[in-house]
Amino acid sequence: MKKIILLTGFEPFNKETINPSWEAVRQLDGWHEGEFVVHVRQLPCVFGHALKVVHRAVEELQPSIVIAVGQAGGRVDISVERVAINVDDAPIPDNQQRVLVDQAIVNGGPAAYFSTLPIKAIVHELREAGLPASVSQTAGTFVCNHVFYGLMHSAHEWGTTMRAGFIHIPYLPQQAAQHPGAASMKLEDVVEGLRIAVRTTLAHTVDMREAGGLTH
Ligand code: PCA
Repeated sequence: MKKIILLTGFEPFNKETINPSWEAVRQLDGWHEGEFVVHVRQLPCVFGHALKVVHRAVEELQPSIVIAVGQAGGRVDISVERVAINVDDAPIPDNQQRVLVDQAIVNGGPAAYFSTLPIKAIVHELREAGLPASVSQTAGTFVCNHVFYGLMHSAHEWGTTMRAGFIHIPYLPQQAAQHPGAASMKLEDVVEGLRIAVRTTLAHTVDMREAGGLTH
């Protein structure tokens, strides 16, 4: 039996016509090597509903690893998220025009969960491959953080050995062309970056010890 790896990407939001996370992830559907096979799912950019789709996919596929991916317009590199926090505080409406403010994702849940991906090793390997990458200390408070927190909470509650985390990616060049000054990354580089994230997660059950924090 091959290990199942679930990759998720989001539908477009905030007036964009594409979401690079889905464009990248969909290219990896069915990718398999030796011990694993990749399945992908698209998530709606809607509080609550996005998490339902993730939970359904996890129950159905029983993946060993889940890497959720989202667009972070304006970020300059592949950002491997360290921490998900228990709050929805939407700077923009979701795709059902809902704006949640300072609402817990899980009532009574812990303030935060850490990624269980080898985040330092992933950043290290991405940089070795010539791809800009860094550890990110916040996944924001919109739908991406919502999915990340909900995913980590259920992994914790179910007591599974499933490892999970979140990666934010920059705009694609064609999106950045509409946002002058914003950074971008080519689709093929993002796809290669996600391949590296998958292989590195499989290779490292324990993370590397390498500085990746910030002073502010
Ligand atoms: N990015 C948003 C939600 C969907 C996406 O791709 C976020 O960072 O919250």
